[in-house]
Amino acid sequence: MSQPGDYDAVRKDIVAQLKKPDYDDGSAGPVFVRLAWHSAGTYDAKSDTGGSNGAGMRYEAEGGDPANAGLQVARAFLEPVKERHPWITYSDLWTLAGAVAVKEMGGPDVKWLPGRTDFVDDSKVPPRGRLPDAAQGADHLRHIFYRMGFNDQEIVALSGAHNLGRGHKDRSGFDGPWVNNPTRFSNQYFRLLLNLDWKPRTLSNGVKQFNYSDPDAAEDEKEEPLMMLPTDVSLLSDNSFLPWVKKYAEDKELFFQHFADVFAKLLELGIRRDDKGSVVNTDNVRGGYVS
Ligand code: DDH
Repeated sequence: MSQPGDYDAVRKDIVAQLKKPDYDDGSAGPVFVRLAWHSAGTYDAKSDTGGSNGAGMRYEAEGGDPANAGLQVARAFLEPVKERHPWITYSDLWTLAGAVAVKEMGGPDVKWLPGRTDFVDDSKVPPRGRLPDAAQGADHLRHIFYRMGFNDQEIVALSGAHNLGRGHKDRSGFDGPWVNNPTRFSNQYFRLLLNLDWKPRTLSNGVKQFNYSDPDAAEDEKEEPLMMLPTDVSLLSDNSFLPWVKKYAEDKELFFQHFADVFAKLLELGIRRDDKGSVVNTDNVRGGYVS
């Protein structure tokens, strides 16, 4: 067991959990990033509810949301870390795991601060439906991400996380990776989104996505097709999103900087701090001040 507050020790143990030879593409990194994002992405700026504070995914109301299907795997991978450092809250552990995973997979340093609480007030559990629906388009993206307080540039930068990981038929129903190397953080997602010929495809489960297969590959060398979600493809047909897709495709450094900023902002939604960085709203839930 480490000393309370020894976040470097926790970071090391998260890194040790990343390598998973028998799981997906060999790394728990992508699913850790998704866990961090879904824990924070329920935030509603107007009512100041939702967000990572409270680690509500431990309970059925939030954990059983179909949008969170598969994230129990990520939480189970992190359980040994919690056991070794019982003083850390789940809400801090899950958000930290996302930041550590981005860095370990070759991405930027994401600023992360501790202090989230695991206290849950049932009356403030965020309703389902606050996370995005991949079958929709640009209007939906704005509806969901403006609610959290993000702008168009930030929506595109956040979407670049789809450089990591894959869709799973038994989780979301979507199938396949976005890029060829889905455990390496890069701006490849934007380059492929812009440059490949994405073809609509309806899977056997009825789910509609976009696929790309190399037409020149010999039949016995065919790799798993790459995929894009309808929400990903919608970035191309929007006058405000498209320029950012192009910028990030051209300029990896810019994308890394913007992603680091926006992912840090995501992990802080609903958390209020004093000048010293200490969380001031720990006795209430998910960011809502008790009046
Ligand atoms: Fe995502 N995402 N995401 N996503 N996401 C999926 C997988 C991953 C949407 C839908 C899906 C973000 C935004 C959006 C990651 C990170 C982030 C899957 C597949 C769907 C569906 C899940 C499965 O079957 O396992 C939609 C829609 C949006 C949007 O509207 C913009 C954001 C903002 C992030 C982020 O981290 C900042 C990651 C990583 C994965 C891969 C997970 C894995 O297990 O692999």
